[in-house]
Amino acid sequence: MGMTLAQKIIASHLVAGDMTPGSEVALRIDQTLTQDATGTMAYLEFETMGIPRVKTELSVAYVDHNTLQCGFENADDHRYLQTVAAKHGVYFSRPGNGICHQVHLERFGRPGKTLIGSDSHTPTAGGLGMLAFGAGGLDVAVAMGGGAYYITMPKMFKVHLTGRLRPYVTAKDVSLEILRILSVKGGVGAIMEWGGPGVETLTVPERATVTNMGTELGATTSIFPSDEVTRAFLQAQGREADYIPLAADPDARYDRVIEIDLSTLEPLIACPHSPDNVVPVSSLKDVPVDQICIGSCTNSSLQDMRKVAAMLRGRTVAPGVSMSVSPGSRQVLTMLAQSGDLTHILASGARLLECACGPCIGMGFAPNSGGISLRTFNRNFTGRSGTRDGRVYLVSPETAVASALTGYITDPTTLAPMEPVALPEIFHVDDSAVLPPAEDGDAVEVLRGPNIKPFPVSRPFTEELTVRAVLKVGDNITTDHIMPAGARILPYRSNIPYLSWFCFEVCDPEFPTRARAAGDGVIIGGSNYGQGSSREHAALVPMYLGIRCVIGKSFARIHQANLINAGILPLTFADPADYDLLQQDHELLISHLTAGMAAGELTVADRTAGRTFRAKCDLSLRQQKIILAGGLLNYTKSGGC
Ligand code: MIC
Ligand code: SF4
Repeated sequence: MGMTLAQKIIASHLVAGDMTPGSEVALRIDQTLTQDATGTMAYLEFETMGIPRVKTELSVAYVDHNTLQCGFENADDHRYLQTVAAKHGVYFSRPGNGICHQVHLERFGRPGKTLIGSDSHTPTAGGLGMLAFGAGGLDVAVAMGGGAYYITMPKMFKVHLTGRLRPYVTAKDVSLEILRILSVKGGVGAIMEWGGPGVETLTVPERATVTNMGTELGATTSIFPSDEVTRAFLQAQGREADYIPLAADPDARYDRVIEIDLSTLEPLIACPHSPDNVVPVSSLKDVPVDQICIGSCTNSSLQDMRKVAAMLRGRTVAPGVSMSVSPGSRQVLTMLAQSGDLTHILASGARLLECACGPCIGMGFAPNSGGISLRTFNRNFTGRSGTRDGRVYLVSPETAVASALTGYITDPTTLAPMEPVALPEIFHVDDSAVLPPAEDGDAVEVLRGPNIKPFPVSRPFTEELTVRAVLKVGDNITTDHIMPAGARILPYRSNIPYLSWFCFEVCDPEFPTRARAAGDGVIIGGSNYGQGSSREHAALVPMYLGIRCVIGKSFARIHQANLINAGILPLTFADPADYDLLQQDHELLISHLTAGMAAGELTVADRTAGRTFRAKCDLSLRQQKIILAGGLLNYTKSGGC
């Protein structure tokens, strides 16, 4: 039987395990990336492993999230990252050089290779035919040290594309359409493979928009074939030698096939506060807009920015609208300047922001109170913009500009036709802002600021665990709920004790105090608990606050892995009805841990309610050992691998 494209790359990187869906496989990792907000923790973890030089083919440390320097903290962290990278063999992409996923696509991604990154949108590189996963910092540290990356072998979903997008309908609308069809849980446990004749009509940056937002489906990753379009992109970047053709076998079998005819799509919009809350843009006309943001790792390529410039040319942004444009990389910004497109953007009244994540992670440009913000980004979770009552909608750059010009949510297909935007055959290549590692790592001193605090280490488990339910939450809790980001808190990503005071701030500001007082605690979650970002802080901080277990209806993939790595036991309700009976403050006793984990089911006594219920524990043998040891670091130190 033929193989899917993802299966082929998995097979060629398989270190252990068998490729039956649901069983654990270990993969050899060719490349890693980190960004600054998760990177400080990843390199602190890497340092504790005592490995002098990374063992990957390529590792890159980007600085793109925490670029506002309101105090010494971020600047110190940048300096730490620069020196620790130089010492251990990691390339360092300087602040201002661009968003990790955009720069990696342009300069480093390679078809057929594996990549893990400490950022959930690492699958963006799947637009180049790379098998790329978002992961927690500790998993990235292990991969830098030459260790394998463990995943549950996913199912294979295919999205079969036919037709061609109509003018003003974009790859972003394709992403929103698949979210409309599948929801934020629909890709859990699956790799999304994009194929069919419609694929060749999409450029690499357009494919990367689609693989980027595959993260919002909960998918393990997303991937496109590597074809002549890929070759042209790599050639334009001066990297044709990195090209290899790759595709699924014609008789590959998929667990599910979804058909999308590109020519039937229309502009779509995701309404507050979830990326799958999708409706046609045309259904929302007359809604006034306060703010427009263009950029992020989803929509900041040269192609996106050129279209934005073409639509803005000779026009100005409506008086009631505040608009920002953040090009994804220094390459994009330089080329916009060289072609004169930047002039049209500036003349429109838009505010040009740094080539960084910026407003996407609440690093500045928060909307006004109750403001309506249209963003070309990938997430619109409550509070993420930095304004708690802000209402964020996700759109394509075309819809964003159309709405900026009118001041109302506007379907761009109602505008006059736009001239097609041509891309240059050769891109401007200047890698001077990517610093190579030092030849002699021993000669480099790693510089640490006072904001870097040691990370917490969890305790091993005994056979009995008594825990108090310190919080009960509903479905689709994101890591932005658990450990918020934003300009106020992000500078403390390497200071877990300080960060802990903000844990679950969006849901319940009293949580940190209550968790501290409770001693050993448990969180009761709904379904898809921990969706969104890869930040391991959403596990490390609760662990620091005494959380030993989370019992939910289901978990998001990366967060579940982070919980296990942090030594927090993830359990699911065998009968979801038990979720309703379990309340905050109940005291629970979990006994016979080793035997229960091995059997895949534990009995939990609810001492407060005087009843028992069953909880499932779906962990591999390796994960069971990690839990018993109290987390991956303890497990590794005790000789586990
Ligand atoms: C995000 O988009 O939420 C982030 C910020 O890029 C995160 C990483 C982080 O929390 O630092 C992600 O997606 O993994
Ligand atoms: Fe940065 Fe936003 Fe992309 Fe996360 S989603 S990497 S914050 S641009």
